Amino acid sequence: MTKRNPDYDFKWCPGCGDFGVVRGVELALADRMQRLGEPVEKTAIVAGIGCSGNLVHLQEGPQPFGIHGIHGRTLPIAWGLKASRPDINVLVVAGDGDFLSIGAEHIGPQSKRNLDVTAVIMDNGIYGLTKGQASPTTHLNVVTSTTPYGKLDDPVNPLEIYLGLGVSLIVSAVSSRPKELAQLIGMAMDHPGFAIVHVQSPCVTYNDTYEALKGNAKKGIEPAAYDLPEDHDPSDMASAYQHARSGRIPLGVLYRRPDSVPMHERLEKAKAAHSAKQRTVDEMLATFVV
Ligand SMILES: Cc1ncc(C[n+]2csc(CCOP(=O)(O)OP(=O)(O)O)c2C)c(N)n1
Ligand code: SF4
Repeated sequence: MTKRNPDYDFKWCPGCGDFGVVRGVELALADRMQRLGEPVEKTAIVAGIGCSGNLVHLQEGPQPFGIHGIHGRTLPIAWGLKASRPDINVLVVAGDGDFLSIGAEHIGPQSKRNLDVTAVIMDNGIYGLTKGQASPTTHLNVVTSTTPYGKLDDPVNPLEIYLGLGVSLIVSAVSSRPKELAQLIGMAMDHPGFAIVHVQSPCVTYNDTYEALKGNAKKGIEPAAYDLPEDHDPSDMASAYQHARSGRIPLGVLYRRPDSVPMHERLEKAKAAHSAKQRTVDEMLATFVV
């Protein structure tokens, strides 16, 4: 397909941060196609459930393959896809609720496997599609439909979680800078291993964080987001932790594992090293028969 499906009529609210993210994805894919001479069909987008996951339907221009799966299970689907077709460029798109709540249990295993996919996470600090329930990244004391007295649980720190779980490339970005986001997503897709691009993507309807991110000097609001300093070395885990724990939102390449070997390359090496021991399916089945 060269154009998105006109029959899919889901619409984001005007001003939703996800518009900047879809633009970033479109630009990154166009650049990849040109740079690598790769057809768009070499990419598959695996989407989570939420306003964010609808990105897979709302992309303009040449269409990659898309899978809109079940809530929280983008990574298992991406793993299946990548295990059978390691040549496919797999992009996961999901929200903070999908990825960090119901889907959180999958991040650790795929980090350890170093699954070669890029996950673009749209963090709006709320469940948008289901009309504004608190998510793991909703801040303390924020009133939502499920936290009428203000949120009582501490918010999770996604960057710290990714560092702790050993994600091999961790990028932090904002949806309001789509060209920069495109460049970061492109770099993440080129990375051999598990890459997460965590994007602050405000929900204007249920949790508008534009002002908090950008700041407002007139109101005395300091910007929560800041660019990582030039002397930040992404291979320096201690520095990455320091910025992740700054209480603010560092923007840029937070961490990159220098010796990143993805899962499918590990498998190829193991197969080559143990080729003499490999058995056919019939031989394996025969071991179960007495
Ligand atoms: C198993 C299951 N539980 C709950 C839901 C309802 N549900 C749909 S989307 C969603 C949360 C979406 O939040 P998030 O991932 O942050 O995406 P957003 O809509 O904010 O982009 C929930 C709880 C579901 N579809 N499936
Ligand atoms: S509800 Fe929020 S996240 Fe969903 S489309 Fe509207 S602004 Fe975007």
